Amino acid sequence: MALHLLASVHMLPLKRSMAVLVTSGSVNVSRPFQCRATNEISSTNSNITSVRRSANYQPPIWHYDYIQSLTSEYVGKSCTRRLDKLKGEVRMMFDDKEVDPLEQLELIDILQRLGLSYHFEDEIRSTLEGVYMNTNHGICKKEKNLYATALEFRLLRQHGYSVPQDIFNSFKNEIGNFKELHREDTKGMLCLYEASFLLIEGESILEEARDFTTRQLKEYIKQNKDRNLYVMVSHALELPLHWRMLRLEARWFIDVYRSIEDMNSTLLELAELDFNIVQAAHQEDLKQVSRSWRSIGFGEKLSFARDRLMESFLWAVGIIFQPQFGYCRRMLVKVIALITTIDDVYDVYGTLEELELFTDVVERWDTSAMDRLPYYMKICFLALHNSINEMAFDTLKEQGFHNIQYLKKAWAGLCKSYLLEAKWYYSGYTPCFQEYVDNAWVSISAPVVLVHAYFLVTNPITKEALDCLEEYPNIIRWSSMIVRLADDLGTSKDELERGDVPKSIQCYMNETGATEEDAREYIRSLISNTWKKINEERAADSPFSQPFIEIVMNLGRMAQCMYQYGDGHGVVDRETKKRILLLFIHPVPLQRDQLVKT
Ligand code: 0FV
Ligand code: MN
Ligand code: MN
Ligand code: MN
Ligand code: MN
Repeated sequence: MALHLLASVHMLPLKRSMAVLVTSGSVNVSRPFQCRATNEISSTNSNITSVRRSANYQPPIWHYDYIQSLTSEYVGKSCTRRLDKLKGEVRMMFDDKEVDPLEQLELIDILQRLGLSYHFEDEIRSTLEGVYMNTNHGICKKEKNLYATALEFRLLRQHGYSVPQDIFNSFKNEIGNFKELHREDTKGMLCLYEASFLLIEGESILEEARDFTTRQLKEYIKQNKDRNLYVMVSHALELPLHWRMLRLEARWFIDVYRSIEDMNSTLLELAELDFNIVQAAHQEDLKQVSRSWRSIGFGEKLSFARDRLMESFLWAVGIIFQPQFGYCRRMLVKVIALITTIDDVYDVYGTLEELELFTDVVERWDTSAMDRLPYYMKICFLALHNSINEMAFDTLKEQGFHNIQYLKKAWAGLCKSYLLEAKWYYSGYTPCFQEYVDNAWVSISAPVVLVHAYFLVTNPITKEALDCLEEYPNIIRWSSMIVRLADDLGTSKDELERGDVPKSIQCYMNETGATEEDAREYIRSLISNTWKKINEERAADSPFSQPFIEIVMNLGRMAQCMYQYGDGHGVVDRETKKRILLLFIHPVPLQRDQLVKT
């Protein structure tokens, strides 16, 4: 009842005035974003006089019954038999000793792009081991071939080998610039472009290579000579391969590969079939997790908040797509959907007083502390508490390890960072850029997602990794930073309009006097730099398994995907809808069937 009343009182426009002049360092900067009165939004527990903000988020477009009705033909014995047969044929391609090393590298590249490499990890590892040994013995015959050198470099670095950037020196002229003659070699340019994104901080040859190839490829786009290359180049310029969400890339590349002249029909058929089989597994995950999300009932009880099960599923698939990780995927969906709701409690609906209470209850992780919470927060906390405890129970049962202290600590950290932003909001405070990001890499919730992910993919759990996890290792910090910055690029405009703290763009503008476009450019350059740090960390010694490191990187990739065209998590009916249809709803049409039809 009370909840109903509360929910109906909102939408009073927030009056804001007064630009305040504050000192930042030695410069006086006028702070337009500080103009906030403090106490327009307040509540008393007995009298419901609150004015709550409203985000006016769209309701979900993927209804429960629709999700439950999803079916796929790509299940069962005949499918897996065909898949196994095709996989066997690809294995034989690896065994063929006659094949030129470049062709082997190309095979690996194509398998990765088609989303098939997870089936051939051993073959890929031993092939690259061979390539690496050969290169190290100094018999690099490809000196003059930019394409081959760049491909080898990228694949080796992707798989954790240390390859010096100097191998690109031979493509530079006496004064150290990349040679003119390579300008016409678009395939080589494209390959060098993609390779250059595996750089670490300070690798100036690769940085130069990235800038040079970017310029050349932009020129190429204008000329538009070869259609296939044009498609590849414009796609690459939009986002490099290294930053892309794997499943969407696979779906895109299957279509591209189909029209490549010398494509291998076994690879194509395997890719199409595998994509559809994986899709069928994803549909089953989705149906399961949608049942459990419906029983939590947030859509009904917390109707002010985003209800984003399907979009959370897209995040989870971006983080980990392989069919055998269904449990991990389903739990991550739940975690992300819970985060989305709680974020709105803090950013949109809750009063400061309520938020302080809620944060305290989460920190205690104690149902007996719940009494002071308003009804909607009781629903919210108990659902969180029970869902997370259930996951902890699963870990205890399966692995004999009780992890609740780690999980609840991560959630408490998130809520504290949310609360700090709420306090900033209600006091009209604009932090300086550094102060903002020191909190914002936590408040984006990526650390919570990754702590959960650690327990969901790690067996055995080690003390060394736990100690490292507790302190949030650099790689988690950097990946979280990418998620935060990408989110701010995509969501802060609407957030400011609806009433929210200034985000990275605004803090930067405020501190430096930069224009919005300059600030956005700066944020993009930070994302780019942060990838360099991740590239360095992932190759360093670490107590974490490779699958976990992949997850950490995939989260950064997924954020760049989600916010590529704006707020893909909040706005459900545009790019995100198309992507969901492509990945989870529509199977890839099989080339073979098309041939039969025509
Ligand atoms: C972002 O919303 C959002 F919904 C989040 C953080 C849930 C999914 C996130 C991850 C899987 C990391 P919003 O832009 O409102 O977040 P902020 O932090 O800006 O309020
Ligand atoms: Mn928010
Ligand atoms: Mn928030
Ligand atoms: Mn408890
Ligand atoms: Mn945001």
